[in-house]
Amino acid sequence: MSELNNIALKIIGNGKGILAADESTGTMTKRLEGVHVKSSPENRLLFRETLFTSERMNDCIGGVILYDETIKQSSKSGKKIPELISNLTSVPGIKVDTGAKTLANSKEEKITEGLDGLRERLNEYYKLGARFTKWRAVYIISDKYPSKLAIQTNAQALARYSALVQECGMVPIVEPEVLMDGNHTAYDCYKKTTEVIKKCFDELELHKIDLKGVILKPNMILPGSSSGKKITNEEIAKLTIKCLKESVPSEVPGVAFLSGGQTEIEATENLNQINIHNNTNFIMTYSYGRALQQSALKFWSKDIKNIKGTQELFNHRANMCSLAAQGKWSKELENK
Ligand code: 5MM
Repeated sequence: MSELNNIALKIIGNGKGILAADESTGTMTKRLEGVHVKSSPENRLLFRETLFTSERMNDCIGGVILYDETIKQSSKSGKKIPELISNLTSVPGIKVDTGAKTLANSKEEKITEGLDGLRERLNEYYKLGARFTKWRAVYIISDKYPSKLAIQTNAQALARYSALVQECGMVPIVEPEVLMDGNHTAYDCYKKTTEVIKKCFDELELHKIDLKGVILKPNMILPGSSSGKKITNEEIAKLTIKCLKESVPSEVPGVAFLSGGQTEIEATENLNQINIHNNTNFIMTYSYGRALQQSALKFWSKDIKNIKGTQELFNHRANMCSLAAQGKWSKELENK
């Protein structure tokens, strides 16, 4: 087994998943101000450290994606944040893209930037303790989108990023997120997501990526959020599995979904159904930001000194997601 494959399995194996705590300062400010907390470096760290020191981190969270600010911060106990995370038997990771910018000649779409100077930044993050990385490409759906240009350019950037990350001895998370905004059907989402992921793997293969040392972070297949259309959790699961079977090479060890604006319960229930119906060899788990943090953040904002209460909510979410990653979640356990 290659070292990169070992790292990937440590992150997503054994019913564990990923905590995406890599909100850039802009996004974190929106999240904190949304619950009336001042967005200072101290408060951003306090909330994140509260999650990282929760009891269920050990059994449920195999990897934490950090942002540049957090990976360089130290905890109250004086430990560097990556050290705190690896002492908990979780793997520290880092977001390395520099954001999605307007795509020239297709101005409604985005291209993710961050390749300039990436090799040097990766070496620095490795020294700080990171063993995996994340790069997110964003795509919109409509009749004419995502365009061939957005699909091609983002896939190429994801492949160039992955090659540099593996050269540095880290596992790349490849995140092509087809947004749920819009009035498209779930079938449209299935068609477009399949096309996007296929292209990503064509490029990854061209760039000679070791696919056993890659984690895919896709969206689930859902109807557009303004379509007014509803399909069952089982239908979502079956379409999602169909899409991945048709687009992901079998060497890839696993898939860690983003929650993408689903509620905590929706993201958990859909993941559970995916695991009940999973007839592939891929591990299917979570790499959730909002769907792991929302309730905890809301509670914490009312009294930022109530660490214990905040951790209880996070522990519960992490527990429920881990059960869903094994197809063992139920409404009864959720409401217990
Ligand atoms: C945590 O949010 C990440 C994006 O942050 P920026 O937009 O500030 O760069 C995001 O990539 C996240 O890791 C994934 O989208 C998963 O988060 P959700 O909330 O969709 O599960």
